[in-house]
Amino acid sequence: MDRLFARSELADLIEKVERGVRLDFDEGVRLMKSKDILALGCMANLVRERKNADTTYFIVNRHINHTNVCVNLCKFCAYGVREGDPEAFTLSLEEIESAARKAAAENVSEVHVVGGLNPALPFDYYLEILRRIKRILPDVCLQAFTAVEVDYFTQITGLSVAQVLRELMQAGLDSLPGGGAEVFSPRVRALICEKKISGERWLEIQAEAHRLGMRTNATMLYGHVENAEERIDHLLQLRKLQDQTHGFLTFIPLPFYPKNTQLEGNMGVGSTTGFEDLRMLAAARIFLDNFDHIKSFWIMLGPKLAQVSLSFGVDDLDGTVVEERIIHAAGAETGQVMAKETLIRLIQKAGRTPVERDTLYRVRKSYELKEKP
Ligand code: V47
Ligand code: SF4
Repeated sequence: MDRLFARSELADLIEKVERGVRLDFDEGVRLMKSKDILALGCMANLVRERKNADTTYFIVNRHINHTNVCVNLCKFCAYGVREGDPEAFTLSLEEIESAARKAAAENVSEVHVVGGLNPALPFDYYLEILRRIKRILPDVCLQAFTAVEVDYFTQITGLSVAQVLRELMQAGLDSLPGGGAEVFSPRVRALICEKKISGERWLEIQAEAHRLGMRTNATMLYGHVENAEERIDHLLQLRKLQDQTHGFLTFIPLPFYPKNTQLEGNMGVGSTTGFEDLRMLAAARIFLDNFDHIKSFWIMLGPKLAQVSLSFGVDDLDGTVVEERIIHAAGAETGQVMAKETLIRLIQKAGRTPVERDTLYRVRKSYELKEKP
């Protein structure tokens, strides 16, 4: 690799990554600004294969979005609406049960539940969601409610974060999803989600979940008003917490979709390009040396770029996702469902070994390559 990239602007960093040396903030910024996508890909692939060899994980899961009513109305979000809006919806507990029954028929290992901050709903509604899904699917992993929702539950109940999390866990919660992190920088939050909890609070809630024994995910919403330094600062803060708790399962970069949002046509914000998406994934894989997994959410990247990302640091393709509403509200044109067989084919055609996992990356089944791709 050294000789191939001898004249690359990243040559010195390649040498460090080969030696397994951790990159610092300035070096991370150089990755994030680099145009040498092949050098980034090679470095990221090296880290990916050291950690996960050829294994590419996928999960059979179902997303349930229970309400779109939200008091935060973040500028980047096309999903959240005001109470009383003609588009407003809230699923009844019976509708949640019906979605859980469909999930049971699909043999899912995970149900993923996230929604808006709806003032009409009591804390008991959320506990009942968990209890009812667990009654129908006792063995499923329930990954539900972002740190933003957990903070909201503390506000409506007066309980502490630890008390709220304990009650949710008693009702069946297994893991927190990674949403709500956006970009931790206060400058960015003031521009795109002024009412949302701070980055510090997001990290505090994740740390508490880890302390209680839960494993959780982390995300970053990129491609709007943030700069390279703010992206690396976000990754640095995640890496610091991971050093302390080892509670994060995976990191998922989420490319911003502008359609129908308040940022559409504003502040020079557009859609991300394939180049930026691959650079983001590769830089994350290289920089987050204490994260085991980097996940592509194919719904956002599109299946073809998600497949190529398997050579740019990604070792996990999420998932068989059904009825995802948040990203589709903002203009994602991908389908909402991918058959397990299609995911397996995408992975095998990229020369990797598909492994069906559960939320905690326990292996459900490995699909060894039977023929040359
Ligand atoms: O926090 C909202 C993002 C997140 C837009 O943990 C948008 O495995 C792009 O957290 N363009 C919610 N992104 C979804 C989420 C998630 C998704 C997949 C997997 C996991 C996981 C978590 O969606 C929000 C926000 O960052 N989002 N609007 C938009 N217009
Ligand atoms: Fe509400 Fe989440 Fe959308 Fe913000 S991103 S408006 S908190 S649903």
